[in-house]
Amino acid sequence: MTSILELPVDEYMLPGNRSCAGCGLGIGLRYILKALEGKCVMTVPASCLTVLGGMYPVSSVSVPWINSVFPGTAAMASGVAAGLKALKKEDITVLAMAGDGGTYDIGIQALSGAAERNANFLFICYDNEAYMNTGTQRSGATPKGVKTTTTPIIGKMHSPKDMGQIMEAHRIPYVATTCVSYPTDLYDKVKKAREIYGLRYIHLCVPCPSGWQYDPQNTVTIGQLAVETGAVVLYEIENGVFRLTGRSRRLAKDGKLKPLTEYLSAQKRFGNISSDTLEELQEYINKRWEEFISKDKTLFE
Ligand SMILES: Cc1ncc(C[n+]2csc(CCOP(=O)(O)OP(=O)(O)O)c2C)c(N)n1
Ligand code: SF4
Ligand SMILES: [Mg+2]
Repeated sequence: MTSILELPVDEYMLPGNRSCAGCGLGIGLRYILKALEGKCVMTVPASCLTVLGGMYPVSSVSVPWINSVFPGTAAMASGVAAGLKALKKEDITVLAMAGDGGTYDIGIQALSGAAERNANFLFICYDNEAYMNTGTQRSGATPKGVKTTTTPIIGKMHSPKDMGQIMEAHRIPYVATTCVSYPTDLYDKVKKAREIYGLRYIHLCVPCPSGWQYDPQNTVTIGQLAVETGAVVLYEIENGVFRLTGRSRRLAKDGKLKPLTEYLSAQKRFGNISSDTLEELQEYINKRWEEFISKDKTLFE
């Protein structure tokens, strides 16, 4: 694993952007672009990332970037990848990067089709667990119990989809999950994905102070709590082989998860959650954690 001191010093994010103070997205994009050494073309749908990127002629990154329609990120990436192949420039990574709304919900059709064709691009879903750019509406990624502007009274009543499993079922060469609070985990996964041909999917947990309602200075801590409580689990699936990675691997080997309440109580979006829902969420996390541990055949080798 790359250490923080070994990360390249070159920057592909320019000083200043329009995201909120403390936004996890800028942290994530910074390390993604370092791992790709800036040799990429991005396709991005309407989202907080578009806002972060800036409006022509202003840009907050030094790489080519195409804004796509909300459902079309993966279709546009397929086209760019075909164009680069025709130009014999396949050393340039096509990076499709969409929010959870642009992945789980409106973007899933184009993504599923591209995965079936094993189109040659890297898709990163940055997951802030709601439609943040339009004012925090619930998405297919929003956890049960979360209050959003469309679930304002008792919180969301449905459990989120498991996008990692959905992509795993497409049998693409690489699926991984990561979190901006662990930049070297993110960096290593993007670096590995860069070298693989075909559709690669990385799921990136991005804490959002505005929508999750916590103090902007706590973004890294909130992401760490997500992993340490098992709300987010770090893993990769390479050619069908599943491995827990980084902090999750260490927790599985010689630690134990923190109680979920430590993570939930640090954010106002879970405010006044019922004890029944809390219990249900903790049971779900425990069960899923056991499933992940038994799925990793490399853990105690
Ligand atoms: C077809 C279509 N429907 C709705 C919108 C409005 N819209 C723009 S961004 C957005 C939310 C995006 O949410 P997500 O993908 O999770 O990214 P985030 O804003 O959270 O970063 C919506 C609903 C749109 N641009 N196009
Ligand atoms: S709403 Fe959240 S994800 Fe969007 S820019 Fe603000 S902090 Fe970042
Ligand atoms: Mg979102």
